[in-house]
Amino acid sequence: MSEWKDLDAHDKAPDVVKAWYKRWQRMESSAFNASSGVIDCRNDPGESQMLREVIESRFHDASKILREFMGGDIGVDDHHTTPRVFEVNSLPGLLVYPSILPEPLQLGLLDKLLHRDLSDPQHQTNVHLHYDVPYCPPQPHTEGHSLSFFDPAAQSLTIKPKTSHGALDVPRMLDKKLRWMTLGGQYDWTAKTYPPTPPPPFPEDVKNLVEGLFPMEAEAAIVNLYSPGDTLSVHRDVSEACAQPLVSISLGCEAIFLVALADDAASSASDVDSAATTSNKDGINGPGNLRSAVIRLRSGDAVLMSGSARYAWHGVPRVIADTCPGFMRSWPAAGASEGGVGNRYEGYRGWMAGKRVNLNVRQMFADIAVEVEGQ
Ligand SMILES: O=C(O)CCC(=O)C(=O)O
Repeated sequence: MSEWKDLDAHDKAPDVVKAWYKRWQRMESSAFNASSGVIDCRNDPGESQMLREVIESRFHDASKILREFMGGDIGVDDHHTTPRVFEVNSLPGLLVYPSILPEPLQLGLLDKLLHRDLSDPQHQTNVHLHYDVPYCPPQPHTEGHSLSFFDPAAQSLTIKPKTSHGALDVPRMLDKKLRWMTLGGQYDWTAKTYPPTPPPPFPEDVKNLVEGLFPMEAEAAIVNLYSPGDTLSVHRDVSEACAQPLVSISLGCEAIFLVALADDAASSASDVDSAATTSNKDGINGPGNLRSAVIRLRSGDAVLMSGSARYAWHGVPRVIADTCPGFMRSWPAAGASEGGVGNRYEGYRGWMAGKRVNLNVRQMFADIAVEVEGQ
């Protein structure tokens, strides 16, 4: 058992965890679709042996928070007024909130993240590492922020390489290159630290939404963008100076999300062999010395990592093609603010049909310490 403060962001995952992740990455779709070891909240989560329902007292009326985010009534039903919350039995502290975000709010969140926040020069992206990214000035309809990169007027912007990287234009940046954007604390992926300089303010409406629904303060976020075929290798988020929960919200295509705590003994070579061969239940849940969970995340779901699960190894071995829900497939041509801007984004109609966007929110400072088991 170690203190969370001792965990090093540069540590590599134990081999047993990596072997387990690789198995999921290589698995045929038919195998994971048929697996009874995958937590899939489309099936009644109350019936799952892998979850237990928990009562979340802050949800006496979540609809107020949802309405505030959208700036008006969005016809919130009972499910969204009192969302259900489930804890994963194998990893206490790992909570799943199936479909916590109603459909209009998911579109509204995409609008804010990818039109407004992406066009804010204070927010770094992976593209900024290698290119000088230009911005179009604000327009009357953009409420003070720069013009969206999806706008026709932004298509002719010249993105200049800083080093020997090849030429890049806006459509290619949006379709292929853009993998992450940071909000609030601008995480430095190379140093695996947050810079000491004051961060740009965390977008207030997104902050209010996250803090209203989840027990944490939204101080930094990584917005991950995936296409089918993209993965996120197994890692631990241990750069924050506190042990408060981390919240992960999924939009668009579905994904397989793996979470594991490895007992010390699990890193031995014989256990690596067993990770590749062990057949517990349907043979894909990893060896016995991994406490693990495999979750199929759908658009509108949230996951909260707290307690010892806050520092669990986790990754995304697969984004599943053709699973973006129908109401979102046309985005940005049909966003929440469609009425206001007409078909301005028609050129990108269907962009979201081939994407998954993950909003991963962390608290950076101050709170109580926890001990981390099985590291
Ligand atoms: O995309 C996801 O669901 C997980 C992202 C993640 O683990 C991270 O940003 O650290």
